[in-house]
Amino acid sequence: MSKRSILFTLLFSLSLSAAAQQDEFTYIGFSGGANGGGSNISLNGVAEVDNSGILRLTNETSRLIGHAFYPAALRFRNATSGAAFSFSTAFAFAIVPEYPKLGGHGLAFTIAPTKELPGALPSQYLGLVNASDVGNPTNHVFAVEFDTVQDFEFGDINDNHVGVDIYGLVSNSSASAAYYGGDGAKKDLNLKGGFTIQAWIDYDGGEKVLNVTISPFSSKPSTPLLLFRVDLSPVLLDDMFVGFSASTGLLASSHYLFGWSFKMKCVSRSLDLSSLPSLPLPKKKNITLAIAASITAFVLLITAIAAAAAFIFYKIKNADVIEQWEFSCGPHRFSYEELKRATHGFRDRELLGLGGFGKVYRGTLPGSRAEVAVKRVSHESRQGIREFVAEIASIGRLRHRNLVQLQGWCRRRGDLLLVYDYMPNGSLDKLLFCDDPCGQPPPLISWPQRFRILRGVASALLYLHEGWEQVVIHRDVKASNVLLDAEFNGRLGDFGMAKLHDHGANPSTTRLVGTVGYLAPELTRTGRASTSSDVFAFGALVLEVVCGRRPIEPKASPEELVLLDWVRERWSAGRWADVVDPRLDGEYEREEAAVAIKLGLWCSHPSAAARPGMREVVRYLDGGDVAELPPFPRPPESNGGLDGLAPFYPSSAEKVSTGSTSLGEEAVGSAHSSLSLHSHDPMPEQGLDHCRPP
Ligand SMILES: Nc1ncnc2c1ncn2[C@@H]1O[C@H](COP(=O)(O)OP(=O)(O)OP(=O)(O)O)[C@@H](O)[C@H]1O
Ligand SMILES: *[C@@H]1O[C@H](CO)[C@@H](O)[C@H](O)[C@H]1NC(C)=O
Ligand SMILES: *[C@@H]1O[C@H](CO)[C@@H](O)[C@H](O)[C@H]1NC(C)=O
Ligand SMILES: *[C@@H]1O[C@H](CO)[C@@H](O)[C@H](O)[C@H]1NC(C)=O
Ligand SMILES: *[C@@H]1O[C@H](CO)[C@@H](O)[C@H](O)[C@H]1NC(C)=O
Ligand SMILES: *[C@@H]1O[C@H](CO)[C@@H](O)[C@H](O)[C@H]1NC(C)=O
Ligand SMILES: *[C@@H]1O[C@H](CO)[C@@H](O)[C@H](O)[C@H]1NC(C)=O
Ligand SMILES: CC(=O)N[C@H]1CO[C@H](CO)[C@@H](O)[C@@H]1O
Ligand SMILES: [Mg+2]
Repeated sequence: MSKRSILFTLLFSLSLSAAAQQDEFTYIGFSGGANGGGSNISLNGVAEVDNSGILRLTNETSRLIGHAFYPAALRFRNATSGAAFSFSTAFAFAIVPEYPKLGGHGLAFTIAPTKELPGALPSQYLGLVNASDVGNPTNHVFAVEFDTVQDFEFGDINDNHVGVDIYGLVSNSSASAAYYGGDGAKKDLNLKGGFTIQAWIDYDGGEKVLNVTISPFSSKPSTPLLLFRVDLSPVLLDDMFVGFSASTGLLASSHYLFGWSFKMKCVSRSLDLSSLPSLPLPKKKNITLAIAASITAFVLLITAIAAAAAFIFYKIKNADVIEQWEFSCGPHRFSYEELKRATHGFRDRELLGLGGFGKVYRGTLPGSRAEVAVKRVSHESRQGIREFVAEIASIGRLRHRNLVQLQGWCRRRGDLLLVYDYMPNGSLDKLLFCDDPCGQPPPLISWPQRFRILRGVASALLYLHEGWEQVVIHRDVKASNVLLDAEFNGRLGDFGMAKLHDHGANPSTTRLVGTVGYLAPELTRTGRASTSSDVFAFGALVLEVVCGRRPIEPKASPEELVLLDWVRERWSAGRWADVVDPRLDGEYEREEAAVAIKLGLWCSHPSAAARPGMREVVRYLDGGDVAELPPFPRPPESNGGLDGLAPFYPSSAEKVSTGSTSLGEEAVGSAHSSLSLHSHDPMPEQGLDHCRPP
């Protein structure tokens, strides 16, 4: 054997003996292992170490036992003399009971022959011994208990005490939990307060004195809580395990350990509580405080949820609905907020008018300061959203100087908002007719203005019918849909009824829409809208503008009731000048008026085939001669449903809408039940006379 190997063997055996004689260790938290000692701690029962290094002996479940022991046995006695060595320990613990005032049961520093303490019971036995073993000297169990339940069976002094237990749970010495402050005054300490308590247990083998000290602080009070004169030599065996035991009973507490230092034969270090892991649970010092806090938290939570729900509801309510067709070219989408701001929250002062589909508001766009008219169409509208989808799809890409330009739209859950150019001079009906008998009569529109408006509308209608790759049927040509811009140009608005038809395809529809007085006879029979039904409505509009009268005037004399019949009769009698608006006071171009009247009658021909196309209409209006117009059409034998319909309507401006494809005479006869009507123009209370100049 070489010198070197002898030295190596010597060192090895020395280190081995040093390990065997290990008598000092410190746990700062229990996950990192003990300094200079075993790298772990032996757990038994429900004891466990959490991620933060806190050792929990029990949780708040009843009848549990938890054990935690230093893994290796320690030499507690001089094997030769049999005298117990001095030892010293310090540890930090906390007891968090299920119910703040009721602990259950407690924890004990333990020196025992085994790490498992087999047969031990929970509850008042603290997981140390069983009922038949209490007081049995052969169990060699030494413990310092921190008891939070008063057991009369064991003669406990109260439910918050520290006791020295030899062979069992009847304390040989005990004291109510307290500590001595720096000034020497004794202060009570609540063991089950949930806060960290440090305990020191010092045994002087020579003096045979056991001191137990507790404190909520890091530094050790100079005066121990318990000074118990005891010789542990007969109690302990040579080699013993040291650790902790805790239990719960019907009442339960969580028992925690945060750090532990132990030293044989010397005084152990005190623990710096601030360097130890802290309790994961909030301190339950005061149940009222806890309840108040919970109630506050609950109220805050409910408020937060309500606020969030309201916010989400608001967002959903105001959410712009986007659909595929909205991405096609043309006008752009507006945000609801933008339009709301533009119209000052859709306030009544900005209301321009009320139509068959909803209200129209005036607005100023926040960015461009441009004035717009916002038509707000609600879902309650009988026509529903389909017409508006069609309107957008068509008008979006149509541009003509005599069309009211659509700038954009916005969809919200309940509404569709259409943004049009603002027409400062309003709609033609407001200028032609006197709707408000008490108000100021509208300013007179001169003949040149009227004729220019008619030419503008005609060119717009021609553009719709022929100027695009698809035929666009307006379906609702009437005075209220002719708007006047700042230059007093007539502009056709409201494509709500418009429907697209491919060129050549047979235009068919399942819905009859329009306004009574403008409906072509074949439209009321078949429900089919066509370019000629638009021409019929344009004819009615021409006569309206020339005569300054609604197509059907209920307050007029029976022969003047239906404008078309009256004008036709007067034209046949050669007295067409009678029908020209008397407010013009004879100031009109006779040639132009004659062309307009004849053209109006032609357009309003009962037979669709006999009516001119819009191209012809535009040509005649652009400087046509009355003589060039075809011979005056014969009055029809059968009035195509319109005349029969008229007496049922108090106002000429009733909108008709029905889902039926064909409307027979009988159906028209019982118009009130089969046609859905809604009045959207104030009914003229007075006849024409009121508006006539005195
Ligand atoms: N772009 C606009 N600029 C200025 N005023 C407008 C504009 N659009 C509509 N208005 C006004 O709002 C009123 C209501 O229009 P709306 O189109 O809703 O009803 P209507 O034309 O009478 O009937 P319909 O529902 O058949 O179109 C119009 O009479 C007009 O005075
Ligand atoms: C307590 O620990 C036991 C055993 O680990 C477990 O079954 C029980 O669910 C735990 N109870 C609580 C409240 O954590
Ligand atoms: C044990 O006791 C004997 C006799 O009293 C003594 O000689 C010896 O040094 C002691 N051993 C220790 C480790 O204290
Ligand atoms: C009590 O504990 C001792 C030792 O731990 C064991 O021998 C005994 O059987 C136990 N008694 C009961 C009733 O469990
Ligand atoms: C401590 O109490 C146990 C039983 O309760 C008894 O057997 C023992 O003698 C006592 N020891 C001292 C030192 O009082
Ligand atoms: C126990 O406490 C007394 C009184 O403070 C003290 O004199 C003695 O040294 C202490 N003993 C130990 C081992 O700490
Ligand atoms: C039309 O509107 C413009 C701009 O608001 C205005 O200047 C003009 O006087 C109006 N014309 C009539 C006839 O009201
Ligand atoms: C996992 C681990 O380190 N276990 C050790 C715990 O301590 C005992 C005694 O010191 C060792 O035997 C184990 O190996
Ligand atoms: Mg309109």
